[in-house]
Amino acid sequence: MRLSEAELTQLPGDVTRPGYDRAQVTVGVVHLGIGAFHRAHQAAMFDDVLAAGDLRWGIVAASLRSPTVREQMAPQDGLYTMLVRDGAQQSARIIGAVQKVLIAPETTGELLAVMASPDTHIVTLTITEKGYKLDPATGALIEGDPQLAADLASLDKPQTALGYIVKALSMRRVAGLEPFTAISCDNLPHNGSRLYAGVLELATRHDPSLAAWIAAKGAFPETMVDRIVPATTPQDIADLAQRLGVEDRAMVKTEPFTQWVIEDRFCGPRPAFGAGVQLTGAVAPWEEAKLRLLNGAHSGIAYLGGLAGLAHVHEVLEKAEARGFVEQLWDEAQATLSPPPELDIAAYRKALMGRFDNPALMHRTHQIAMDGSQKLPQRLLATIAARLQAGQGIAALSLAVAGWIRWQAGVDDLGQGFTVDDPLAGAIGAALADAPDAAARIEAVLGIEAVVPAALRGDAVLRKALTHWLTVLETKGALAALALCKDVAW
Ligand code: CS2
Repeated sequence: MRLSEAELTQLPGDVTRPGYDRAQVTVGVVHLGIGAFHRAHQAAMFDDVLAAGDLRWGIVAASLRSPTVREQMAPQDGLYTMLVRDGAQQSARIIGAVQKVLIAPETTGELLAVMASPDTHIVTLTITEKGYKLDPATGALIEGDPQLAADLASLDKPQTALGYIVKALSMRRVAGLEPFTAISCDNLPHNGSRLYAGVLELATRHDPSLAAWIAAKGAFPETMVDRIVPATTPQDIADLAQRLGVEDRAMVKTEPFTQWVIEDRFCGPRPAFGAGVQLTGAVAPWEEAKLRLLNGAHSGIAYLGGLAGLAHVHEVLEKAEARGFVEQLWDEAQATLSPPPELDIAAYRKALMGRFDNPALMHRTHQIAMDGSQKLPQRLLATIAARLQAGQGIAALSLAVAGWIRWQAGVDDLGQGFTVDDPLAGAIGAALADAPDAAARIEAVLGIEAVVPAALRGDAVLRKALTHWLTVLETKGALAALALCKDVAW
């Protein structure tokens, strides 16, 4: 038996159910890229709005490719459990905000129609860094990408999120409607501006007057999104079935912490958001602190812990050398930030370590290690550039980057092989293939323009630091490198 509307009344009493009549909800939000993160983050926040009585903010969520999420959610009437785990504590809440799941390639017309509907005021996106089809280092459109090339040629059947947005905005314009507010919820630097630039460029290629209309009337607020949402495992689903008495294949597991900082720049109506959402004039300082502290440390933990053969984040942090390395990386990153007055960095770091330590999340190092080429520029390389420019040391930051380079070999320190899951894995592998030693490998990687910003490509300090660490990683392993980091002065 699956979770569904009909089963809601049968659930155990301690499970929180949607506190509103789902039949009365109308769709005000379209979400592109429905994965676990959306379900545990924005969807829960729109669910709060519905529960507070404003029923205009139901969600139609689309998967741009795979039909998996529909198979998980459609038989469950769009319902799923958000399981919040904190050590031995856990609480279960059924989220009812998602009204329908569409698979973009199969239901292109329906998806565009709902995006162009007068009731839709917000389009949110979690399509991962690579989904924007923008060069990670420069933010320029990757015109060679086959799906983007198709959308540049014709928007009759869009292939990319940018294509859907441009096409739907053009339909709204023709219908005499205002644009929707498009909100990127991915960990990209200046995510709103990047989305805007991509949309505007694509619109310009098709119809400069459409681009002018979008520029004049549209809104693409910057956001900072934060919640750790590890991938659900079959064991999680089996355990929850024991607890609920029904099976929920769309469940998500997450931590208590949740935060969404949104630039207060909407071009149409927006809901009165509840707890966890902050509207602000300037997102950049929040975003930079989060990307450089949380995500920067996460990537370092993922590569170095993963190379040491450790499966989960909290297990990596049980090693004193890894904890020391994270603190050192934070010391380095912290000096590059201009945090907003409300953000107490010392308290933030302490809380962050506690979040990483949460043993109930079982957050896999290999999950975070994915798509490193798309993540490194904003998480580690920008921080390194800022420190080098200020004449400051980069011991821990450069070790994290060297960990990513070592990762490309596809084998950990225990000799276990793995697949490097990254859209640029082929290109990076080819660049590394003929490099005879660590110095040559560093040279090859520093030449990858899509990832390494121009300012760092010829930097002698960085080259030396990376060569040192890659040599240590290749000869002594990740745990030894982590232990050595504290003694390095550069
Ligand atoms: C993680 C993020 O997978 C990753 O790359 O660093 O998903 C991280 O868990 C979130 O950004 C936390 O807000």
